[in-house]
Amino acid sequence: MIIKKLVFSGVQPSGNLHLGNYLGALKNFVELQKSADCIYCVVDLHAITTFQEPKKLRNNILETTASFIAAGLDPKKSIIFNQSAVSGHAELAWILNCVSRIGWLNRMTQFKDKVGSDKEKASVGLYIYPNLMAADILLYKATHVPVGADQKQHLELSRDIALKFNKDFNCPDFFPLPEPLIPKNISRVMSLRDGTKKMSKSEESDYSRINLKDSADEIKKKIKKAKSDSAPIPDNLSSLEKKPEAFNLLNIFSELSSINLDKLINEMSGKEYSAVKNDLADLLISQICPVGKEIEKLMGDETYLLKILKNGAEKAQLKAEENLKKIREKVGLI
Ligand code: AQP
Repeated sequence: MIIKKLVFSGVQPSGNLHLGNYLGALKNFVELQKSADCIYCVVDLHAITTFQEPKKLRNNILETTASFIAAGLDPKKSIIFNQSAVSGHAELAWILNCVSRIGWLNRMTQFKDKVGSDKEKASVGLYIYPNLMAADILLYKATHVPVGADQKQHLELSRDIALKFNKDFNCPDFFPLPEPLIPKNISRVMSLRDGTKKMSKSEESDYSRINLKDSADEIKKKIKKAKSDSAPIPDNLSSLEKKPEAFNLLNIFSELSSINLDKLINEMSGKEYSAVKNDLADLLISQICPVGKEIEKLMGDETYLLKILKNGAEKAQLKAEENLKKIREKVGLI
């Protein structure tokens, strides 16, 4: 059976989007819209798995939409909408809650990382978040999902849920098994303060990340303060990999400059990190600041952003309802 390629992915409106979201997800979203049907979702129901101040959430939904457009997504080519506007996401999530297994969720490392020792106080929503993510993807029968490496395990769970549904309801090819599309060169952008942790919106220190809305001065300051290494740049990748913060900086450099990492190490070996940091800050300023400025500009036109979300939700709703009708039938719901 030939299955048409359909791309789906989402970003949580949980605050400032950062360089990790940009290199791990948004850049890939933009590339994919050139060759495939794409659905990109502002996943607001995921965001509320941790408490969001309502006024801020509303603003963040609009700002994430603005970030999509500022990064290069075209609402004429891709469907762009917010998750809660299409109720099928929540409906299918409930059905999939009944297909997914507790043992599977217990293995999700992101839940463990996020709650730490405070598991008892975490919301039930945060625990079953991966089932909602499976619903987001399967609602459209998406075949490909561009994500950062941190989402690989959740994608594998989506595949397990799809397989079990197909088996339980005796419909072998009903849900396609979604493939993750993870950037090859830089799949995980790490914190500028701790190279063993991913760059994240919820990390307390703003110095750990480059936000898409940072000014040139803020970027310069953050890169200057970023942890690197006291020894000069080594002449080989395996030595560099032993210094996670330094490795992260050169990896970002390589991605932004499109210079292969091995070649970059060759060119830079023996130099101090301070020399590299100036060039890295310039690269970031030239590629990130225009996106940030465009976000600010778009945020001045709420009517335009709301219109994009409304149009996108109408298109998504049609596709979702068509699939949901068949899903309800498979399950035996009237
Ligand atoms: N550091 C990262 N490196 C590469 N990719 C990343 N992504 C997130 N952080 C990195 C990718 O961005 C997409 C959207 O992620 P999200 O905002 O929906 O959720 P998240 O992964 O939980 O992002 P954060 O920043 O860590 O948010 P908080 O702190 O709120 O939990 C995804 O494709 C993700 O892989």
